[in-house]
Amino acid sequence: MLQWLPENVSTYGGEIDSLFFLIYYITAVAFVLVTVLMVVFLFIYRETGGRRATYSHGNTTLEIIWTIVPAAILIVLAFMSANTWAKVKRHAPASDFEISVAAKQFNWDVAYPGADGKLGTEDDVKFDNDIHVPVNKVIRIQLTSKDVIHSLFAPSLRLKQDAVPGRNILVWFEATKAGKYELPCAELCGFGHSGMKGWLYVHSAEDYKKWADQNLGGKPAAQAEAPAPAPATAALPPAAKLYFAVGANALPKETPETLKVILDYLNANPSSKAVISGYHDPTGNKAQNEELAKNRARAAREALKAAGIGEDRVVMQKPQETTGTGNDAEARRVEVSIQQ
Ligand SMILES: [Cu+2]
Repeated sequence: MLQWLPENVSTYGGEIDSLFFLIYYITAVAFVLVTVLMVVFLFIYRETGGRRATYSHGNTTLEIIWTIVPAAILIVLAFMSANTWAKVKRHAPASDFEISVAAKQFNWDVAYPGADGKLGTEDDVKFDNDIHVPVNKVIRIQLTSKDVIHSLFAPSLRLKQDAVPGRNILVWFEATKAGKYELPCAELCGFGHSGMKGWLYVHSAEDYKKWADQNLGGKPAAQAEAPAPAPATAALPPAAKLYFAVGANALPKETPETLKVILDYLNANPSSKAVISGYHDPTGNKAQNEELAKNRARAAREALKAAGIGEDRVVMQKPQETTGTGNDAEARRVEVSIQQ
């Protein structure tokens, strides 16, 4: 057996190697046959004195044979390789280990899912050129390209796939032996081609866990993430609720405390406005109910003005009907909320 192929450490590598060697031996036999015959004929039919060249139209039977035999060999090889091809290129086994590899000028962007377990999100953890995987595990790779055609080539895995801009190609492998394997780019892609040296690290399960804990686990999601939002865009305070007495439009006595958070926000954010909504219940005289709700809302507006908020920063809303009963305090409330 020829020993110049790198050691196979892929589950499907054996099938590929068998096909490779079968084709190799067929071509070797053809090569030897043609070369030996050529040399023999050169010798037999060399120029000798007194012999005339024969004029030949060829031999139809021979031509049919040397057309049909290679064609038959090709067809048989195609059928023999169909299953392996489908296994490697079409039927990637399911796996919970999926990473993405994106080609660009001139390296590979390798991304692992972050804490959310999903690829292509903010918290993906990224590496240049190096891929770390556990042994004896189906690894799925989403292969894409930004701006170049590279070829992802792991000779020891018998894996080779071009990365093409505009396509997301799923490739997979399962390594059977831990080790560090070469990951060259197998497509002459430009001036940076020769500098593209990546490595595939196949770890034992424990070693992979160690690596993942150090490199994927505690790592902050994205180091270049925007700083925390400034206080001005912090969440708005909840609406303040003023509960009025039955039939009354005088402000409840706890009004200053209730409005404090709203007033603090208005003072800290001069461009914000207060929105006032009065509520009433659906029972009784609707016009009277609405009038009462309006008067209560106006009382709330006066409270804001008294606290130094200009009338232009107060937005009055139409009275709103609640679905509660006449005795429900919610139907006697005025809400004061913030509008940015
Ligand atoms: Cu390349």
